[in-house]
Amino acid sequence: MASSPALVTIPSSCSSLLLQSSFSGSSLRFSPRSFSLAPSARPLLVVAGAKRAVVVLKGTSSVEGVVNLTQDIDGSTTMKVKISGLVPGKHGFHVHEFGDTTNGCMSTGAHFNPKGLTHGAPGDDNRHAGDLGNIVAGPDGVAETTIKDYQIPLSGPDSVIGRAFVVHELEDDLGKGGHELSSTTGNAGGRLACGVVGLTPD
Ligand SMILES: [Cu+2]
Ligand SMILES: [Zn+2]
Repeated sequence: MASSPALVTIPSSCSSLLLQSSFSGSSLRFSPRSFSLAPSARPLLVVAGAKRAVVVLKGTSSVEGVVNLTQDIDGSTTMKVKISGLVPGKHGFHVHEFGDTTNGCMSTGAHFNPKGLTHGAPGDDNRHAGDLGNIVAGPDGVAETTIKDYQIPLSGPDSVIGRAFVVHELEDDLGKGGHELSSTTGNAGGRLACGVVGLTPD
């Protein structure tokens, strides 16, 4: 007689288990619908595309400036550059590997080079990611320009957030000057000013 209440109990717990598994089945059927809603979540991509950063460049001389960076939807980064206090003419302009300024601009390391290539021009296939070429200061010592580049994103594995921008004393020869430093630094001379890439509000 004791076995018949047990028989009654077991089917009732089985039926609740069956109910649970049928609920989880229907929640699985809902998930493709939530995936099909995902394309309408495009504003999320726009938010990622509007990612912004800023660099405040300072050094031991009167050279100083600001770079405003915006990561665009196509993955490129647009930089609005304004640097003052320069000798008129061309000045090498790079992203260096480290955002470490404990020893001034010297501790920012070499050019940012995640692919292990040699120094070049921004338009070259063989270039450091950090090779942004030259900026040109006018007679007033101010260099003001907009640069668009695809190799210095603000997100992902090769992000430049936390790295440093450096403006140099001399013209960057873009790897073609024939100097022993051409293939590493473009022989761009001293580091006049630098600053770390920091996130800003969108
Ligand atoms: Cu440099
Ligand atoms: Zn370089």
